[in-house]
Amino acid sequence: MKTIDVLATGTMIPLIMEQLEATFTLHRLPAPAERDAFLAAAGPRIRAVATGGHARMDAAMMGALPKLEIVANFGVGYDSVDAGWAGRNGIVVTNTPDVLTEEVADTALGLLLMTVRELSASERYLRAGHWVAKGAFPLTHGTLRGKSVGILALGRIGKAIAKRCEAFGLTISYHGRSAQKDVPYRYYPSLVEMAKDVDILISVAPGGAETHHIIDAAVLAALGPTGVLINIGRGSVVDEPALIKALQDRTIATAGLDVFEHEPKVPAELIAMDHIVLLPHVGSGSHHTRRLMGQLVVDNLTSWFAGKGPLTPVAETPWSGIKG
Ligand code: 8YV
Repeated sequence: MKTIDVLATGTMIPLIMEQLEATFTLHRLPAPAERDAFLAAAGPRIRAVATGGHARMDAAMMGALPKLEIVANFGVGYDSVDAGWAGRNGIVVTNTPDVLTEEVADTALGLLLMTVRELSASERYLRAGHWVAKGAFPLTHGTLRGKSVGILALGRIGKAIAKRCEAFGLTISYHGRSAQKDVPYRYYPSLVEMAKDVDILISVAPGGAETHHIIDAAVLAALGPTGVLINIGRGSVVDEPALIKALQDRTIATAGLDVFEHEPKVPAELIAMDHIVLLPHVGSGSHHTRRLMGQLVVDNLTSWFAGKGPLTPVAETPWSGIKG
């Protein structure tokens, strides 16, 4: 497949780069200043792109690659790829579902426990020597005992989180586009109504126009002064300034966030707050899981160019069985 030109939009994990390099003619997208010259020279030869959350694959970018057939995204979330445009222009988009489901669900539960039981604050307390100097860490108001959880977006990861929450004895409900059959949890057609009823709101929702800022001031007010927000999906789903205000005013009790609106930038106001938990988007971040995700990026490309179709096409670009 050495005659096939593939573009990597950034430096991806060695497992991906090494295999792409060995299998295809690999190009790396240069810095913005040299991008136009690169696209003018190599753009017409590029037939595939391997990308991740670090680069935007918008209409302008894909349009500059007239022979583009497939965009393989590293990550289950593909809000950085304009998949609608790709679908309308005969380009297949793939993502990396399933292989990260359990890892992200594990992280979500870890983040939930850290947040509710103030585990990072209590560790900071010990490390600062306060246990010896001041005595025991204060008892936490937060507990999971007797609490209810509302999951925003009950997809594969949402369901894996729900299963874990069941084991923790939590009552589970969910909100999404529609009620699902064969799901034992209560469905709320309204996010605000669910937020009113639950103690903890866990967002697993993907990014994009449909979910932009759907967790807004009204939802946070509904969650209320003992409410907890956990976000493991995408930062863009939460109106970040509204969240900052809700946390400062104690409109909600606390939050555990793995994702942010403008990563890797995290607002100073959030960093200044000691009663919340902030993680640097580590949901799927183990070598084990990232290797599986990386292999799926490579396997989607090799399967496509072997004429076998994509392995994990996204909903906007369903595989019809006819290439091109
Ligand atoms: C990764 C993710 O951090 O899969 C996703 O959508 O957000 C994470 O698993 C990300 O894709 C790595 O760039």
